Amino acid sequence: MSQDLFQAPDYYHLDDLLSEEHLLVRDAAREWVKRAVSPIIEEAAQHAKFPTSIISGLAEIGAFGPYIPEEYGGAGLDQISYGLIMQEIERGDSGVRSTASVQSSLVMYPIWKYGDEAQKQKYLPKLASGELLGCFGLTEPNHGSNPGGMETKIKDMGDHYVLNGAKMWISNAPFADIAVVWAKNEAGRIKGLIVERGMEGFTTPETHNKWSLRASATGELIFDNVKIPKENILPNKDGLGAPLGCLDSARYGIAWGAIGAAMDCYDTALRYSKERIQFDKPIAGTQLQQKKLAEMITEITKAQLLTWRLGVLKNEGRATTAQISMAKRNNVDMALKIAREARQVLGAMGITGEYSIMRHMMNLESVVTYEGTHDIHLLITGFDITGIPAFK
Ligand code: TGC
Ligand code: FAD
Repeated sequence: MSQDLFQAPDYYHLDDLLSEEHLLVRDAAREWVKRAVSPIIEEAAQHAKFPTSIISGLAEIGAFGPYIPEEYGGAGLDQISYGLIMQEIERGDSGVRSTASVQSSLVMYPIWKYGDEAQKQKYLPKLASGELLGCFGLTEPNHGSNPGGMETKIKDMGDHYVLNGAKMWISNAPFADIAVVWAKNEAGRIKGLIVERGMEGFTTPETHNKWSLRASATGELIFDNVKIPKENILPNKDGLGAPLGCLDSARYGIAWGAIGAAMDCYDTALRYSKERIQFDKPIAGTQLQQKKLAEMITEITKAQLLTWRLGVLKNEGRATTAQISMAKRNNVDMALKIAREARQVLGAMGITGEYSIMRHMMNLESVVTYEGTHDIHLLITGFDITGIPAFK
């Protein structure tokens, strides 16, 4: 890939709204992405290799559990810092941000919120330091948008449970040391449990041939009569609301992350358009290319404002599921459209790995699907404003 010359757009001086701590955290993440992600990410994506070298760096910049209290090894930061870290990481690559999102919001968050003290002490510090990598098993072959229909089951055997079933499309699965898994008990109630690599009957085959998120490892979780100790059940919340609560936190991070991918595409297209001469002048001097670039910075600015406000609400404990849905849906759609337009600004060069745009575009096809599809988020907004669920 060409040298990373990224310059972050801040058209409405949003930095003025950030605290000194926010700026420090953001700039540390930005610097790390330039130093440790940009030089290796294109090759990792081209070869569909999960770059394990990034794990210690993600831990160092506080990307594993940014808002988890320091007593459990987290960074103890607020929600805006969490968002800014996700923005910077996804500026590098959505797959790298996926690794951080899953570890923070889908593995550490449920252990922190629904786990007992022994589980928190046992797992959180090691997840924060990157000594352990986790994954989150909700989606199944027959149940994606409708996780409430899940078929994975646990059976109470007196002194332990037995787990049977399968999850698919699970980020980090092939490398994960532990999995937070959602399964129904005999009463049909959804419970969260921690499954550890090495437990007999537990396997994590990798999913190959993806054209998207190629630098993130995706796999299945297969449970064939896996014996689960009772102390591995998350005791403090059950029902579908438990996994959906984790999704709120991860979707919030994605809303910020998508801005990073959009910024990178815009910045690349702007620079290229000023340098590329056709018909004796830079293509940036043509009305058609200016339209693309002007619309990109407008949409990025709107997304930044939406997300900053959402961060304030989240810090106050007032952000609703529907507000988070709106931001995830809007920002990922915005980033995907910008990636497609930016790719055109680069002409043929836009399809090569010399530039990051095509990789972002392909990655965003997963981001628009996972953590609730574009259409499911529209239905969440529709339900919120009408009071009538249209899912079923
Ligand atoms: P519904 O009847 O609406 O709700 C069931 C229960 O859950 C409660 N609830 C929530 N609780 C906490 N937080 C939320 N966000 C909640 N949303 C709902 C609700 O109050 C109810 O509680 P109770 O006590 O009355 O039972 O459920 P539904 O079955 O009708 O489904 C609604 C729907 C479609 C919105 C939901 O199923 C959904 O969001 N589907 C999308 C599935 C999804 O997003 N999957 C993501 C899998 S993980 C992933 O993709 C990770 S990718 C990570 C990466 O690589 O970065
Ligand atoms: P489906 O639910 O089959 O949907 C197919 C289409 O139908 C979509 O367009 C959808 O919007 C539409 N649709 C569905 N229901 C309705 C309706 N009621 N009304 C109108 N339209 C509807 N899951 C995890 O649990 N953990 C992970 O770590 C994880 N990582 C992932 C990583 C990647 C790279 C990908 C691609 C997915 C990952 N997922 C993960 C799964 C992801 O959450 C699901 O793919 C997503 O929730 C959609 O489910 P599905 O693919 O089964 O699509």
